[in-house]
Amino acid sequence: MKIASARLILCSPDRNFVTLRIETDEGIYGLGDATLNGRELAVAAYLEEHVIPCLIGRDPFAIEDIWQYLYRGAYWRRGPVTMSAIAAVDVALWDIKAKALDTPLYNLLGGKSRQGMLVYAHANGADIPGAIESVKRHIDQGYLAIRVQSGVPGVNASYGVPKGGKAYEPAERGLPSESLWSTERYLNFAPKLFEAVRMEVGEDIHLLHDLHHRLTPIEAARLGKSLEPYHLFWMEDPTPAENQDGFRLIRQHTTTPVATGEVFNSFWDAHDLIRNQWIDYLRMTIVHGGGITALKKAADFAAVYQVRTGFHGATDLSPVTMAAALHLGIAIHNFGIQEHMPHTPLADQVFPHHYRYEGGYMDPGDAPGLGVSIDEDLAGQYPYQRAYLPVARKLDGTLTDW
Ligand code: KDG
Ligand code: MG
Repeated sequence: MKIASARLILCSPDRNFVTLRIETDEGIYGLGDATLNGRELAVAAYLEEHVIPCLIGRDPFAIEDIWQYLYRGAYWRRGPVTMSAIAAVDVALWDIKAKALDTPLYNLLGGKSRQGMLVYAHANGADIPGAIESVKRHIDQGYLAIRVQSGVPGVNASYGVPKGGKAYEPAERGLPSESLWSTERYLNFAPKLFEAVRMEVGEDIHLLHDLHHRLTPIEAARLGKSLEPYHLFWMEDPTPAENQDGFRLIRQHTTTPVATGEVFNSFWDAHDLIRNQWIDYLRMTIVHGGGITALKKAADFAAVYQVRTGFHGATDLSPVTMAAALHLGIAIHNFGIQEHMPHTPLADQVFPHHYRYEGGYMDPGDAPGLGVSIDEDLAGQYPYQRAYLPVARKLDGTLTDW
């Protein structure tokens, strides 16, 4: 079998997605997600101009060799654009191989290690009562693990609390919007939020919280300590992780479990965090981290240190990435939890898929390959539109992490 052609499908069914479709001379095709929220066309150009010409005529079964060819062969390594492009090729090739062998992809990754995969939902509210109401709605839908975010008094817009009653903030059309941030107000407020939620929902539901890279290590240590009575499943992205050593300080002060990695694009971003056991969950995503080939290696390395996975699963990753995460997650031994933000009905229609949610768990389904296709006619009705994630400033105007 040979790769005969490859092309990109750009669409915006409620948000932008970049999808790579690789065709073989035997009529089997594979899909890969190449979406990098707010920087989509950079990855599209990287693939179109520099990667696709190198794929034609290659054996699609030679996944490791093609991965190395695109990684080492470019000379310029890593970075979200490069690694998302490599991931798109990698996932499409795994899809092709599993379809050619007529088996669900997880069987090529070791087979099922569990029957279902624990997932967490997103609950949010403008204030504590709103957040509690949202948590209860998700409990009614059967979720056993729930991320809780709330508006902070005196802060005009909080991460994870979308405007206009939407389920999540998409990247917005036009130039980036700006929101204000106060660490002091947040640190005083967050323990009150979790105290109130625990009082209402009891001890059994897993609660998670995303700090979205906004604190310094010592601030994160204070937060982790103050949340200990409410035994969170994890606090996510407590501090920016470029300086991996920062996590040592957090670890010295608190037993609240730590998750990070959704912005990582290479195993090396996580290397020190894992081998020093400064984190408990690796949040890397298939699409930005270099694909299934790269994430399988990162997960196996993490397993040695009892670090579990919690793959990123926000809606800016397409259903192709969600399926890839589920196939990998169900196969590896150190799966921890999977983020589940349902896509909109329109996005689900554009990407028909076999994975399913039921009673707090998901599974990838048993269709050959990834079990995801794309309705190109429908996708064509929703063309790409430039959109940006917001930026954040401190109350004095200093730009900070969103
Ligand atoms: O594109 C950015 C989003 O993927 C990110 O803000 C979502 O933090 C996120 C999460 O935990 O899902
Ligand atoms: Mg996050």
